[in-house]
Order: sequence, then structure tokens, then C-alpha cells
Amino acid sequence: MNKNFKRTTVTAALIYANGPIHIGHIAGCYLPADIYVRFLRATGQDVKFISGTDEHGVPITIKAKKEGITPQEVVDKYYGIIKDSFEEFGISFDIYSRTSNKVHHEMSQDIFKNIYDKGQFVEETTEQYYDEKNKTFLADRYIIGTCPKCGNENAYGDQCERCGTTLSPDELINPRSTLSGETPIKKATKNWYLPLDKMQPMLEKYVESHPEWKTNVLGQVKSWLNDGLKPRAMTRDLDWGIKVPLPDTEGKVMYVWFDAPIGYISMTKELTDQWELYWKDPETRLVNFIGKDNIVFHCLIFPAMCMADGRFIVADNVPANEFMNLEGDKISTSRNWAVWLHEYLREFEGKQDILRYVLAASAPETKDADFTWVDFQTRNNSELVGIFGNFVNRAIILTEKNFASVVPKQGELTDFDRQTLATLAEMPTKIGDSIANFKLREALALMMDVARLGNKYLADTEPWKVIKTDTERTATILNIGLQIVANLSILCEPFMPFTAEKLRTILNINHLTWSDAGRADLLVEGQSISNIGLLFEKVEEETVQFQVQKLENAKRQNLLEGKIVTPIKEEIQYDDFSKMDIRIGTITTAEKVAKSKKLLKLTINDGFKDRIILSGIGEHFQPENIINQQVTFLANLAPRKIMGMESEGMVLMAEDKDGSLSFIQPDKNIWNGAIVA
Ligand code: B3M
Ligand code: ZN
Repeated sequence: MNKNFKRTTVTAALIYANGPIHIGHIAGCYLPADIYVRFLRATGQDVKFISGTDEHGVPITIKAKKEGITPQEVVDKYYGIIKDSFEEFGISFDIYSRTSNKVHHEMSQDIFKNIYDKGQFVEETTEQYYDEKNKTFLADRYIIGTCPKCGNENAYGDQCERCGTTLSPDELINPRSTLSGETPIKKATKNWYLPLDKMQPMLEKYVESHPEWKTNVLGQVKSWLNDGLKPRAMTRDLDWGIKVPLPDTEGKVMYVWFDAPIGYISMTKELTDQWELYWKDPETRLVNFIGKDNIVFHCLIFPAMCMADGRFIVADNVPANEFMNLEGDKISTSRNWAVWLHEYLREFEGKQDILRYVLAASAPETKDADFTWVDFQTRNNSELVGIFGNFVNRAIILTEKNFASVVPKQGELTDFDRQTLATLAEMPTKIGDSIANFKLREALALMMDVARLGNKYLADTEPWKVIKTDTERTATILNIGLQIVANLSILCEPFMPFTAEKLRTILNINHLTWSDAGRADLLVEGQSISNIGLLFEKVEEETVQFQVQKLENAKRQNLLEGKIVTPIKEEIQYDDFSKMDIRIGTITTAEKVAKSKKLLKLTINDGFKDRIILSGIGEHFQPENIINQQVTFLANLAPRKIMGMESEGMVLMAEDKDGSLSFIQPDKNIWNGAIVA
């Protein structure tokens, strides 16, 4: 970045409005973007922070089908949930809008039309899969078939979720429509393509002019370029999306990845009359924050669109993060393996900054990272409570106790004071440089070093001891301590805005900017401060347990939903079956077998006598709970000796998906000895 820019347009990915936000989205894209923007604002730069929901595309129609509601209802529902949770979490967008708005439709059609009029699209007629019953072309996700790589019979037209292979619908063996279940036919359709193959030299030049991009970003982009770009259709045969502004295009809409990035522009237009400055002036710097799955769209396809259109600037940087996993496992919406932001905000009211801190501290900047609840607890308890909170609290309490909550006078400085303040003075630039280079973990660690510096300063100067002999010196020490707190209120703001706000309330300040940071005269002598209680509280063991349990429940639920029914055994004849004598009996006694966890000794009234059956159900039932239950048992199984006791038959059980056992019982009480046939 050797150019001097006048202003910055920062965008954060337009997430599909088909589900709520989880920590993976936040750590990957929205929190880094917010930290960056808050820093730019604090340094007085002209910046607009744009985001919203992506409300088109197959992900929306699939969700609608699943929930049995219309696509419009889907996007209305999730737009609200997403917008509210971002706001409560302190993601400071200048606008959070949606691609269903009129201005967006108009802008997308204008850009499409312009590219078309300039002759930049290539028209091509191809054969696509068509569902005759539903009279519709099938998007990749609506076609399933057998994966040519692994044999999974339910692979999608774009990807096999079992082996991860990227597919095209033509590669599927035995393709079927998910709408009708029928085999689709091939039908000719015309679409408009962006000739990325022809644009490759231009795109290569663009990418080469940005050697400063993150390695993970450049890696992906270069691998696409090495493979050779192919023309990509910018229209689709679908009914949900933005109408193609050309004659005779009934039933066609824009490809969702054509209109979605245009959303950044249209939302800026919604925000301000000055929008053209933020999109057309070459002295504007465009930065797109995204997750790694959106890299090619932002680094190649969207720039190609802008180049074909000719009116807009292209990204100067695309600081994409890798993925955040959860407790060692990939975050998955469909498996409910996630920490949902709206749930966090409900369960941890007023504690946005803990999650902001933990996610920023462990963000997947260069490689995938892992969120665990234990780590959440540790970082809170030992870093936020133990370092940051502890320092601020000590400075405030000591001032309250010894100087009636008034900033005391800064007298003569010692060498140690000067040394501490010199270190402090260097920090704002260091932190700022790290943020400007998208090294947010590093920046956050440096910010915490300021709190550490404060802690060490108090520990070394021991004002609680000095006060007994030297009030003047204590005044100087606490003045310096409070100046460090004031510095923290500026430096922590990009990361922990709620904490910064509390610090400003405590110190009664509200006018400081980044350029003030580093100074030791931010608070004036005699200014009063207020003690508003602890800045951070410990996260207790129960809280962690509760969250871990929630995830365990999700895992169990998945098991239930995902378990595959065991194949039917080999065929038998009626005679094979009729050899078995299956009866109904009643359990009259039940007791645990000594030295065995699994075995219960059951007495069963079989209509003739009491028979003993040893059954391996001890881990599933308490003996006292099963007395008088009627059960089904195999009566003519040859007696077997188990742990020295004879077992006369076998109680029949059914195992549920989660491994729990169930007796096979008649639906009314019937006579013991009844034959099951
Ligand atoms: N909606 C994909 C996603 O939600 C897509 C991003 C668009 S950014 C312009 O991850
Ligand atoms: Zn496969």
C-alpha cells in the first residue's frame, strides 16, 4: 500500500439470510472488519463500513423448502435476527441493508445492462438438466446422484458432502431431481457468461500488483489462475433472484454471485448521496473482509465484473480469514454444531466483550483455529479479569480510598516512571501498525501489554505501602496509573468497545482519539472519577459445563438424525422362523449380578413357572424400575451358563439410534405365556 488514499470503503461479506450468525462468521469476517473500521475512525479517517444480507440464490430457496415457507419469508425472518445480533454485539456498520431492496435491484440491472451493452458478455446456449414434472431447470443443488469418486448415492450437483469432491451435475451417475425425484432431461438454455478466460491476463496483472495480500489469499487466487479461468455464467434459470434486464429472458435471474457483491455498492448508495466518491474515485481504498470460502469471488470474479463495467474501483485488499472450528470439529449449521450469536447474547447478557476478546485473540488469521469453552473461560479469567480488570480495578480503588476519587497530582517523576511512560508512548503506533496490516491478534496482544505494563507499574511502585509514608509520591504513582487506564480506554476501543465505554464513564472522559494515546496528561488533576464496579467477572465452571452440555446435546441429536438403518439380513424360510418360540412373560424380580456392570438377573413368569434369564441390560435399567413389566422373550433358546449361572432364554430388546434400549411390550397387559407369531 504505497498509495495515499483519501478515504476507505470497508465491506464485510453479505451473508445469506438463511440462518443466524455463529462465531465462525464473526471470527472469520465481521469482528476483524469492525476492529479495523473502529481503528480507522479513531484515527480520524474517512471510512464507510458497509454490509447486509444476501437474499438471493439457491441457499435461500432450499431453506424455504425445508421450512415450508416462501423465500421472502425466509429472508425477512433472518435479516431481522442477523441485523439485531450484529448491532447488539457492537459491529459498527454504517449501514446494514439487504439485497432485496429496490435500489439494489436497480443497481444490479444497471451494471448488468452496461456490461451487456459494452459487448462484454458472451452468450452461450448449453444443455442443462430440466425437471419436466416441475417445468423448471435444476440448479446444481437441486440435482443429486451417485458420486463418481466415492459412490455416495446422495451427492449434490456441485459437491459430494461425503468425500468433499467438487462436482458438476454432469459428473453425477444416475442424476435425479430433488424436487420430483425423477430423472431430469437435458434441455437447451441460453445464458450470459463473463469470459474470465479472456480476462485472465488483466486479472493476473491485478493480482500481481498486490504482493502484500495475505498468503492464504494469494495461495487460493494463484491456484485458480494456474488452473486457467473459464467463462462463468452470470445468469441462471431460476425464479428467485433479480430479473435479467434483457428481452425474452422469462424465467431467468442473475447469478447470485453477480448481484451479491454489487450489494456493497447499492448499500453505499442507500447510505449516502456521496456514494460515488466511495466507489468511483481512484483515491478511495476498497477493503473487502470475507471468510476463506469467498476468496475467488472477491479477488477474481467481482474485480472482473468491475473491470468489464469500467466505472468502479477494485479491492486494494481482501484480508480473508481461515475457518474457526468449535471444540475440534468443523462448525456446521445443519448439524447445529455452532455457538449462535443470538443465543450467546441472551445467555451472556452485557458480556459482548468477552466473546469479542476471545475471538479476536484466537482468530483464524493465518490458519484454521479452534474455539473451546474452556479456552473462553481461561482467557476471561486469567487475561480479562486477571490482567486488564485487575489493573483498572486497583488504580480506581486506590484512588477512591486515598484521594476521594479525584485524580491526584502528578509530581516529580522517577526514572522508573519515565521508563514506563516511554514504553507507553510507543504502544499506540505499534498497535496501529499491526491493525493496519491486518495483524489483529498481534494488535490485541500489544493492547494487553499496556494493561500488563500498568499492572507491573503498580506492583513495582507499591502505592498501598508508599501511602503510609509519602502521600505526594503516592499521588504521582496513582496519577500515572490512571493515565495508563485512560490510554487503555482509547487503545481497547477497536477490540472491546463496551469496555472502552465503561472506562470513559469511570474516568469521565469522552473526547479522546487515537492521536491522544501515548500521552501521560490525558486526565487533569482534580478531575473526579467514579467507581462503577468490576470491569470483568469470572466465568464459573457451571457456565462452561452448561455450554459444553448444549453441544453434547447437539451431537446426540445428530446421531439420532443421522444414524443409518442396518441392512436387512439374508433371506430365511418360514420354517426357520417357526422354530423360534417367542413368548410374553412378566418380570417378577430383578437384581444386579455381583461383579458385573451389564448383567441383570431377571425372574420371568412365563405362564408355567418362574424362569431365570440373565440379560445384559444393567447399564440401561435400574432393577427396581422394571419389576412387573411385560416383556417378549425367546423361550426355546438352549440354556447357557453366564458367570456361573444358567440363563433360560433371551429377553428381546430394540436399540434406539442413540444406543438406548427398549423392551418389546404388548400394547395391553396380556396373559403370561402368550405366543408371539
Ligand atoms: N452470500 C456467501 C456467504 O454467505 C455469500 C457472500 C456474498 S458476499 C458479496 O458466505
Ligand atoms: Zn464422494
